[in-house]
Amino acid sequence: MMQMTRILCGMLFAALMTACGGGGGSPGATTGTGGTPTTPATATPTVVVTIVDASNAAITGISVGGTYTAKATVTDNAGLAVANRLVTFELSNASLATLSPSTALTDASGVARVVVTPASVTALGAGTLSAKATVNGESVTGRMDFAVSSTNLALSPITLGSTSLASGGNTSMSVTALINGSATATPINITFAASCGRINGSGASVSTTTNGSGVATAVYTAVNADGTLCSGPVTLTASTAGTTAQTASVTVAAAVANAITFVSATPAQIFVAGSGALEQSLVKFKALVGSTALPNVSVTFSIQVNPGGVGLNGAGSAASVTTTTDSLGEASVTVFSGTIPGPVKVRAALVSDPSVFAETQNLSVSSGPPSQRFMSLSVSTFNIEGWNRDGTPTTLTVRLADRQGNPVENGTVVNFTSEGGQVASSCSTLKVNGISSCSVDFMSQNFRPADGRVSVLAYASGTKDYVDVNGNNRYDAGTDTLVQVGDAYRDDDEDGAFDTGEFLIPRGGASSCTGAGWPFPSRSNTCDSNLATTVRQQAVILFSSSTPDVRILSPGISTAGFDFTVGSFEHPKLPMPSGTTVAVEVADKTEGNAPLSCALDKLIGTTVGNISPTNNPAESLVTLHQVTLKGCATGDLFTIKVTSPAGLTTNYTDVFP
Ligand SMILES: [Ca+2]
Ligand SMILES: [Ca+2]
Ligand SMILES: [Ca+2]
Ligand SMILES: [Ca+2]
Repeated sequence: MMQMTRILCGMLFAALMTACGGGGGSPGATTGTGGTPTTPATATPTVVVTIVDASNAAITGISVGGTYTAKATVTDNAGLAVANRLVTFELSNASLATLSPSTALTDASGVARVVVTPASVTALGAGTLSAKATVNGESVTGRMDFAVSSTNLALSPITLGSTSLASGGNTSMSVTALINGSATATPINITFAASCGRINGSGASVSTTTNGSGVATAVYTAVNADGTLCSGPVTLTASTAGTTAQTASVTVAAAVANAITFVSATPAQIFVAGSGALEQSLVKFKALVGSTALPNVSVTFSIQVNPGGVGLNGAGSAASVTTTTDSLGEASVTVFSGTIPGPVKVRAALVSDPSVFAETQNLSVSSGPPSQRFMSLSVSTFNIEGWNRDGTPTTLTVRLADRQGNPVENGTVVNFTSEGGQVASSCSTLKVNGISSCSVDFMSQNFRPADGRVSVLAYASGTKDYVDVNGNNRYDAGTDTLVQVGDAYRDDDEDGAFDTGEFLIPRGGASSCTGAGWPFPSRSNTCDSNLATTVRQQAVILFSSSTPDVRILSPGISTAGFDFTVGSFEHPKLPMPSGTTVAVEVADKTEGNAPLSCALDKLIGTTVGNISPTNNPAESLVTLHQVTLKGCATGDLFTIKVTSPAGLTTNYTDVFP
């Protein structure tokens, strides 16, 4: 027995050079120091560590892809193998390698085994493997140093389901991770990327992990995240850290448009040539494949309905126009009006298939634009009960005609702005019994200007008036004479001139000209030589009070009668609201002078009507009332009763002097 152990130790010594027997200072074995041997010690307890490969050859380096076993051989102080002894393995650096498991019992030959594996494909360096066991009551540790060498990781060429795709098509793609030329079960992170389009329905680049067979797969789609289509060659890439990326190319067929849609006509209404108003409209169409806009598609525009003289990309040019769609898939053409009004229809057809087309909607050439001379703004009630009450309505109506006094086209937009209260922003004209007009609501609310006079402005695109010197019923620059008007503005303070802060519609003109206040405000020195202008009219709405300001006029109260005025309490120059009622009652308090009995003979002015202001903000708009009396004497009483439209009654009572 003793002999066999010695032979075994001798074999180990041959393999490891440093493992066996009492050769003090050997790095391969450490001798415990505690405890007292119970049998005569002829050797030192040892734990000898080795790493072997799949063919059981001892090695000092491991790498990904190999199979390695860590072995610890335990002998006691008699030099005999120790069976069934717990051995605990440890690594100096967990990022380098892993142990599975980390503990084992020795077998009959005194050997414990665990598996040691590189921690990852990128692990690189050297570390120490130690194994510890308790022998003869002592803790004995054996150690060996080992290296983790770089992994020979590579990617196979990319495998594609198809290398030739239809527009918007897709294909599977896969790559195999190889270690030392063989597929590895070790999970490897693979990044797939495409020069156009998406991977796995998400982005142009996605990361995934190889499966147990070393294969990573993804689906490539030749459509970008924004819906645009790829065409031509697309490069697909598979890569992982530390290896050369693999690329492959697919060819995506160009998309063919299969639809075209009308986008817009800006504006939809243009005016006959020579009218001086807008005579061109930009119409846009979009070419599509499915629902995706398609650039670089040839489109032909043609006029399908022409009231007379309408042109494409030039006045009077009725020939078809071919162009290509831009990066948004849009193609456009400019429509020029002719001399005859009426609806216009422009068709856009695919050159590749003229049976695929779309047409403009609601595009028309109108006879005459609104003329400044033929604009009229009216107000249903000027003096509304608006100073103390919100929501008191009035209606603003604009009537528009061209320079011949004929109605403007339906849909002509009139805009409104207001100094105070609230006004609807616009209305579109409609011909009723051949007359063109439209109306908006105005209501009292804040803001309330201090003097209760609220300016509102109505305006529309139109033309200046002109003198048709050569009598051809169209404007000829240089021959005909313009009736100049500058920029439209809203004269809030009614001083007859534009002031900073007042609403303005600038047109860029800088020629000198006289300005004006309302009803047709025009900013001075903003004129130009164009016929086009902003047609405009201003009105002033009065925010009347619910409470009256009653004043007896000279020569004063007499028992025969008297005159008085009724204004608004807070603004004594403003009238009471339209619809206010005024009454006078008397009471006979002089019974001693019978048969005289004080009675009202007549009151002139029992209601306050609709009172239209002028453009003089200093004017007094109070109402005049006249009372005549019968049989009244000093000491009798009279009462003036003023009731607002909302029902607030205020009494003014006095005794006859
Ligand atoms: Ca003319
Ligand atoms: Ca002003
Ligand atoms: Ca004002
Ligand atoms: Ca009396």
